[in-house]
Amino acid sequence: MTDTILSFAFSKFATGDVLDRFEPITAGHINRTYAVYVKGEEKPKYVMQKINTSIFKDPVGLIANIKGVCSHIRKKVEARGGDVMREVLALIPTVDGEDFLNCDDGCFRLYYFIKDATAHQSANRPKLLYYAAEAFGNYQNLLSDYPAETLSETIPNFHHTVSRYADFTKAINDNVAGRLDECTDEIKTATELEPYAHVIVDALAAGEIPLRVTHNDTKLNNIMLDDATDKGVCVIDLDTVMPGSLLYDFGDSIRFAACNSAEDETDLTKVYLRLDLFEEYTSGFLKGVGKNITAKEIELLPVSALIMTYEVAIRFLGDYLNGDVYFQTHREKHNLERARTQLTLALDIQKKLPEMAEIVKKYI
Ligand code: GN1
Ligand code: MG
Repeated sequence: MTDTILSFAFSKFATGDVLDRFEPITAGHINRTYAVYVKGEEKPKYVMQKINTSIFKDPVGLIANIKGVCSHIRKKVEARGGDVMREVLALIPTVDGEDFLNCDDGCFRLYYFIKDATAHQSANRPKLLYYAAEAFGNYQNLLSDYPAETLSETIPNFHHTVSRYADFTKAINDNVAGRLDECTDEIKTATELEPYAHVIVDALAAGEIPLRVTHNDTKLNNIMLDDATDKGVCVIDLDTVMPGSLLYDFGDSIRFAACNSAEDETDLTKVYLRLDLFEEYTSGFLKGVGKNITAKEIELLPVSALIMTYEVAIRFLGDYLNGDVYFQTHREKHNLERARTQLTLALDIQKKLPEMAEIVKKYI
């Protein structure tokens, strides 16, 4: 994305500020994200994002979701005297009064940058996980009275693991990028783990667990933690807030943050679930959700980590087979490496399920 395009886009938002510069934020795999610095301020003042509209095909519905959810939360933050500039995302309107910019170069949105807070890439202090978990759990509580029927499904079947497996099978059969032979071992593992794909999907379909409004992308780097206290300040990356299961949010956090390594670690001896971090997250999450969790959801917490890890593994592997058309990659074979890491983690979680269940018991 050229600076000219970014500057043009920024000029279309009603900020009253003079642009200094953009700095890319590269942690996300879908949208293009930039910290925006303005004249007279040392720290970034805004975050500008180009929405990936080949993935989010209905930007109007997407922005309406975000607006609705944020105003719901803003009211609650205000009611308890919180800091609305930090604790909830705010979309800055364009000069034409729109909630996002739709121009020849794409769809852009602008938020205020959350000050004095950080989106951590890993839990270098276990306490970070406790606080992130508490905040994600609480986030779900804040949305428990949100009218779910008003939300658009921004990506259909987003965490429908069975449907994800069907996509994966199609990628194998199509083999469009001619990479099938490189992935034989990974495909074998993925096929063996397939029965797990049904667990959450079936429980939802049978009404054994409730459909809730959930975040659906609860990586540690999708929450801003306070620089001074480490406590959760603001949940970000709201593109996939949709009806879903609490287990999606819990499981995805575990796969990303209770792991000993990065999501794309290539030294697989470093890839395993850390039970100490699992315990930290579990205790924080259960504190955050409070009574808003059922016995069946509690029972499925450990296996949800396996399922979410498995699901993203087959998504990465499927994308590799499809020629890297979905996730942004930063090196050759990146998606294959990500898939290997996630499959390794899934197998380790599978071994540790009994210990994880013991840990969950301690906090209910
Ligand atoms: C994507 O955009 P980002 O990086 O927060 C993806 C998630 C995956 C994640 C894997 C819309 O999230 O589902 O779990 O990458 N988001 C979308 O890191 O597909
Ligand atoms: Mg993100």
